[in-house]
Amino acid sequence: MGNTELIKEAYELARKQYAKMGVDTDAVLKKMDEVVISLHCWQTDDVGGFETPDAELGGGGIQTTGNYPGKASTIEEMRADLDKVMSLLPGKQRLNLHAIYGDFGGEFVDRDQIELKHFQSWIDWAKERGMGLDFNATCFSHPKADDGFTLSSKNEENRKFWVEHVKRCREISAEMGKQLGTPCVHNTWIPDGTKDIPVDRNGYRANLKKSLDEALAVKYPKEHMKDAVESKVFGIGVESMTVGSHDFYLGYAIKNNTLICIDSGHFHPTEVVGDKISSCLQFVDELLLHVTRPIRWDSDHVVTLNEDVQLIASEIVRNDFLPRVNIGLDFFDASINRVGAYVTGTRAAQKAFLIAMLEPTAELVKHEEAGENFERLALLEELKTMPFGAVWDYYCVQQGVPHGANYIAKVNEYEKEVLSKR
Ligand code: RNT
Ligand code: ZN
Repeated sequence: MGNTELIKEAYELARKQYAKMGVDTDAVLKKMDEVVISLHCWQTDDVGGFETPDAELGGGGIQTTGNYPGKASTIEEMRADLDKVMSLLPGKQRLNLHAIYGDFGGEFVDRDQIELKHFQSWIDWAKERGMGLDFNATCFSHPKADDGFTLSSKNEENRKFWVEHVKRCREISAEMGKQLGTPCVHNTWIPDGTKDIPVDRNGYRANLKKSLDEALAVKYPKEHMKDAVESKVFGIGVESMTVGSHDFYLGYAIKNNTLICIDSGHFHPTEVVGDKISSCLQFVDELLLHVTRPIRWDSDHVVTLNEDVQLIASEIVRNDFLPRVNIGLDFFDASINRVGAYVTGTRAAQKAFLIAMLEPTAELVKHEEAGENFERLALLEELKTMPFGAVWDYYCVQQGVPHGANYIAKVNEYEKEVLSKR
């Protein structure tokens, strides 16, 4: 029996098993079309960008570790890597760009000078592929961020510089969304905070509020762009106070009707991030997710199929929140093959959504409402060993991408032919 036949046969059995639980796997596979993941371009080059030939991630409390060969260092290399990644993923994707990834044509263009023309080739690239784009202001890796403050800076020249940067990024985002016919989510994350105990916490937060109000003053149609703000608990070298805390941004988002971005690495390690979704969505229209895998801190490890990611996906699917949640990824591992890291992490997130869709939620809720908590627990446990892998493999075959571990060889081939020659 050929591989594909085997997968079809396994799927048939799985289909029957899930049907017994009242789950229609064929319908689930159709519903997977609604899971559109925004790929963070920065996994291909360790958040370097194209501003200067040797651009590197600097400061800001985030860092990559490792120097595995094959990092993308030009726009062409990055695009080739992204195409390779997408060829190994089922479903549809979007691309999430940072402002440092403009097509600057070898010239240095400072952040307060960027324009649409620097991103037009990305828009064309995305259009050719029928994809949407998302965008981020880059408020780090810059001399004007070296003192640890950007939008909340008390240095008025610096603060104005970053306001101008965010303004321009939002304008570019709106144009991206307009040209591509799908709203571009513009996310603002800033590294601002202090290593040691500050005194004027309020002063920095008041500045941040003022800067955001200025930067977000121009309103764009939401068919073109949507604003998101991303909080954080702490960063390396920024241990005592983060200006843009969760309280700060949740308040800002609710008051100003923006999206709130939840990065799984930006909370205390014992906080359950999936639990936040149904809280935030009572008060904001939409969320942006940065799905990542924090280990002890915001380490941005490659996403794996763990309980944290599962709860995030399950909460979204159980409540039909897919239209209100923009799913982005945010990990950057420089210690292993970057393309492979990308594919493994994205497929893990996709698997979590598939598993969530294969759940007989109504039955579980019935147990819950009847106070049958043993039954709820037992059923949840049994679901963990249902043959979701057979459904996943069939989904991959259906989508014309490698199933199971077969993508490993494809990544290795690409490494041999392309990455190792860089
Ligand atoms: C940093 C934030 C932020 C960045 C990217 C590169 O802690 O998570 O989202 O990772 O913008
Ligand atoms: Zn993030």
